[in-house]
Amino acid sequence: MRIFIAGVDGYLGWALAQHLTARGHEVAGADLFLRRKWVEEMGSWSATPISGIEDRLEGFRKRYGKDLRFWHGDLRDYSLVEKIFKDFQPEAIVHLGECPSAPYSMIDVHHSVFVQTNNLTTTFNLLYAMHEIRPQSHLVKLGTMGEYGTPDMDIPEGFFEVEFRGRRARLPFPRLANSWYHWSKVHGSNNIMFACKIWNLRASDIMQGVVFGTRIDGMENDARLLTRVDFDQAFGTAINRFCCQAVIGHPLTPFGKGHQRRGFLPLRDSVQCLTLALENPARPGEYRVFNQFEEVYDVTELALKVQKVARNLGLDAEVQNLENPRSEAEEHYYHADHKHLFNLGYRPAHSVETEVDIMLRDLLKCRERINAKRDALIPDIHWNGRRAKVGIAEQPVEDHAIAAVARDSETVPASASAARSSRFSQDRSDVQAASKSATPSLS
Ligand code: USQ
Repeated sequence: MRIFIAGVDGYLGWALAQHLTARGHEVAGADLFLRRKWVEEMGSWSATPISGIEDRLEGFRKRYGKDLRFWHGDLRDYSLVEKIFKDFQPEAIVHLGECPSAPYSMIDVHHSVFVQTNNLTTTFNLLYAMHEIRPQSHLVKLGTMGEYGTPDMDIPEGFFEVEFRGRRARLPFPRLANSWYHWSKVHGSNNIMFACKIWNLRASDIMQGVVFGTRIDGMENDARLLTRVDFDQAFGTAINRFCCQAVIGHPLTPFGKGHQRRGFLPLRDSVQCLTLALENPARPGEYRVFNQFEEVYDVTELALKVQKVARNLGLDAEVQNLENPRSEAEEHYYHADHKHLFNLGYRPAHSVETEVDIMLRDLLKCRERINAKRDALIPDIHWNGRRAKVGIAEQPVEDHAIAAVARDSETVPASASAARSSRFSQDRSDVQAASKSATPSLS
């Protein structure tokens, strides 16, 4: 298939381009390198040293024996999108060309407006180009599990049957997103659903969970093929941040009570699932929704898993809850269906522990780069618009978390109280230093 990837220079895009090419597809992509700029704006950089696009494309050619056609440009500009569609005539489009960060979208009015207009405009332009130039093509759009929020009931895959005043209907499941970014994804989903209805387009809307991982197979032999791995507060996702923290001896940082539950999946499974959606396209006029994650975990449970694997590698990583800069439920019900991709043949490659082990080994080689930007690990973007480094959460890691360590770890201290005191007598210097500089009341 001829597959066009919007946002091919990003974390998922660069990995997906390689995976699809290795499977024999013809891949092209576009990017404006905004992700590189946003991360720089956050005072950070990728933990893995990523190459510029010219070097990337050369490494790609050498590895796969083919060119990746690339357009450097802004997909908010319809004339560019039109040109790409006319030149490349894609059979499928993967839309990763959006700003993917909840904290970034909460900074101020300019960032909120940017995230919403950027994300909605790129989606619109792709929909119009499909309608006008490639009406038979298939859109695989990256949505997010965060569109649903954390309702106190089971989450279906996009739609549910509901009965109201004696009548039944199949309707979109309500969305309760929790950031301007996540709402931009909801609005994008609604627009795609409508475009499929009026223009008979085909689309798969992927409600993806939180992705983690440093690589997919085949990247390790050429530095130009590495994908980026962010660890700053806005573009670093939870497990990636925990692993980067672990390799430099920084405390792992669940926010607040640390019992936020989310669906997670490794990068290698994310590209596997996107490929399944591409190779099993939606029908004309069909708008289908896949919930794309492997397992649901609580954030503290994950921090403890990272801690355990890190200890096996001789790394001493403590867990230290931080004040939560977000307004979000910290203890809640979470149960979401995710059958569609398994029905198409999705098989998780590894356990979380195995993937974390691979990540830690990769990231150990990037220690100096992470250390150089360690200040970016402590968040300062609050959901109420305040900008101040967070301090240590008053509430300690709770007993149930300690019990989980006791179940899982051979190195667990003799009693829960010993575990608690050892965890909290640890070196808190990073968090204290950060909070001292910004919030004197915490020092
Ligand atoms: N969290 C911590 N400590 C950290 C970082 C995060 O406790 O150091 C918590 C957050 O408060 C949140 C959860 O972990 O409750 C997930 O946060 P995240 O930053 O890993 O992920 P999120 O902001 O939800 O966004 C990420 C991607 C986004 C994607 C989304 C999928 O950046 O593009 O849409 O995951 S989902 O979370 O399912 O909506």
